[in-house]
Amino acid sequence: MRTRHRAVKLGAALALVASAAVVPTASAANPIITDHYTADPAPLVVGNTMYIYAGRDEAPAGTTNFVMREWRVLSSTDAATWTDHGARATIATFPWAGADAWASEVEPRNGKYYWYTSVNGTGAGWMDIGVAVGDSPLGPFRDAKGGPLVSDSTPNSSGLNIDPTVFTDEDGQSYLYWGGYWGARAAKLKPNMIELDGPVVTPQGLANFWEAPWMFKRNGLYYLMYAANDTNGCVTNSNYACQRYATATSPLGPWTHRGVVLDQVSSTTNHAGVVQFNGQWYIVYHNANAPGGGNFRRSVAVDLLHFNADGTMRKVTQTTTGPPPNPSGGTNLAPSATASTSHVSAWESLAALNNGGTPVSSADRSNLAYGNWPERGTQWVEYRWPTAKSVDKVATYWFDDEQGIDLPASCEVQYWNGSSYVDVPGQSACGVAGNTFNTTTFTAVSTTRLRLSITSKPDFSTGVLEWQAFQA
Ligand code: FUB
Repeated sequence: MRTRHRAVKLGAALALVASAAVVPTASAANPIITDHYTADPAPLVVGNTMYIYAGRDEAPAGTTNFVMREWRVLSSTDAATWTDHGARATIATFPWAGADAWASEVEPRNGKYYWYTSVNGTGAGWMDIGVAVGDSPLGPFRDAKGGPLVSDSTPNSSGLNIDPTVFTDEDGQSYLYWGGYWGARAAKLKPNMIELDGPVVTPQGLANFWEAPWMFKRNGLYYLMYAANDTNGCVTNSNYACQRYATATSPLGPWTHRGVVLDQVSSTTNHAGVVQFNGQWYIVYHNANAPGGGNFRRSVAVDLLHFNADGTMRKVTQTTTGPPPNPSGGTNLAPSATASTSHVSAWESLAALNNGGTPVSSADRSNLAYGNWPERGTQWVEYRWPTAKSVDKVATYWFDDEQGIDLPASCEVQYWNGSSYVDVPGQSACGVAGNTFNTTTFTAVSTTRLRLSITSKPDFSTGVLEWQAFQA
């Protein structure tokens, strides 16, 4: 096992331990979990649930190295109360690795969940980027590649190959950003998500980049948030770090630095992720605030993130209370609507849309299923009400019969504005994940007709098990 010391803030981990018990917590405060130390959080929203993937700090009190052997998963349906699902991957998930379960991120693609990790491989060099894959946000996860995706021998790799962030654009192209020791790097990923597609590039414009990149997109603008440790507006002591961010109009930049979004935290390292959930933006980060906490005994916190009208981010207010509960739900107006569609197969049922079922999976036909086989391309389903309703959220559970009907390629929520159908304003991503409700929020519209425009994958038709529409 190779073990090298990382200047100022570093770690070397040892054996491995896994625990998979689900422990409900009832924390509506920061840090969100205090019975384990957790670090390097990466949020992911799937349907009505926010997941946080985080490493576990196991360093004994008073020691000065990271001891990190596993990656854990937390989840919440309101961003305030969290359930601990235990370790869902460990160093042993990667047979070619031996230590240092550092920062990670999960990216959904092709109906699977790819878990990109920083881990100390047993080959030449130090830290590598591995990738595990699972069929659900909670796994089980297995090594997807049989070796590192990025290592010190990858041409033009970073001086420290850690802290992967993966972003998939609307055109289906996925990008990997990563790096530490001031060396940000980026590359395209092939659709299989386990190979780089083309050369590793050095993104331009990420002023004072230190480590911990996080990429996302909002209103057509790309954001790259990252840890910096300069004393030029970031921190007064460069053992600490802040979160700076940059924006770009294309996913590989060039980037324009926009400033500091998260000030120094109480731990030396500063690692954060951003996500939209139930219409609200959140920043998830770590600090040393749990009892007995420290630089190598960190804890995950969640706070609200706000944008200005020009797309810049407001500096985060770090709280001890955490955000208020933000459950999905409200009054579902679907049961009071009349459903129609561009096409329904003779043996399927339009009534499935609003008959109030709660599917257990995308293959669950127990409460009827709507399907439009053999139609392909763009089809639609629609609700009509006799009087105008104010609507600001829909939730869709897709049907997948594992035959001619598959999860869609994309979807859009539209409304009748009195003369035509137009996209609802401010629409969040129209999710196409299987086995869950996909929530789309938007600026409230008052309308008598709401439409879900569904575009199929080539050679497949599409279907819906339940489509909910919520009163604003
Ligand atoms: O947790 C180990 C390392 O510390 C992460 O990979 C960095 O981002 C920093 O948080």
